[in-house]
Amino acid sequence: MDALLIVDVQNDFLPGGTLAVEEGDQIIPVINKLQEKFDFIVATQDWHPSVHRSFAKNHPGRQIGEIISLNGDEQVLWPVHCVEGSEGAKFHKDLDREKWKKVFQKGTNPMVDSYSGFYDNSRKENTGLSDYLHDHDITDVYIVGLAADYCVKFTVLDAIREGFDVNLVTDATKAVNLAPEDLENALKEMSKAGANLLSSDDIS
Ligand code: VGL
Ligand code: ZN
Repeated sequence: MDALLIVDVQNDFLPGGTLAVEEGDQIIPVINKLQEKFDFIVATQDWHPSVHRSFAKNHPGRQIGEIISLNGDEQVLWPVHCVEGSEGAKFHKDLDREKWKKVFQKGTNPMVDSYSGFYDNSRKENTGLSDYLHDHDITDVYIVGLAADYCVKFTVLDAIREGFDVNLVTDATKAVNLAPEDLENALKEMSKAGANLLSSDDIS
């Protein structure tokens, strides 16, 4: 059975937000149209405490975009974004939510970042998403949302590892592109790992 997985379509990742993805709002109508074709829809929500260690502000003297070591892993320092309960953490008002079965929050532990909707970046804790999908006999996942080079990419790679057939809908995602080639590299990495890249028009 198929599921649509909507990653982090939240105000802070959209134009006007603190970690805005350029043209991120353009995917909202594409995702809404796609939702008509699915019965099983779930979403992820980036949801950080204000003291989160991925925020540059919580490392005095460090700048946004710098890379530090956090728990032995490389960590990009981000602007404050998606703080729990804030306006920026809310889903965009135009995103249809009527059919969503469940929302999986991630990044709630202040000590570790969590790009994937399945596991935190240290792979110690999981959100319950994999069990939830398997328990509902989901075999094929179609992944959309923000951002293509971070949370979408890590969610795609984990979904493959968790044994799903994974499709990335390329016209329903946009990248942060800290470096201009990040989107292209992310698409290559996902494809090489076994994800099927397709357009929303190809889904019946
Ligand atoms: C994301 C950076 C930090 C994302 C979340 O949703 O892609 N990127 N937190
Ligand atoms: Zn985040």
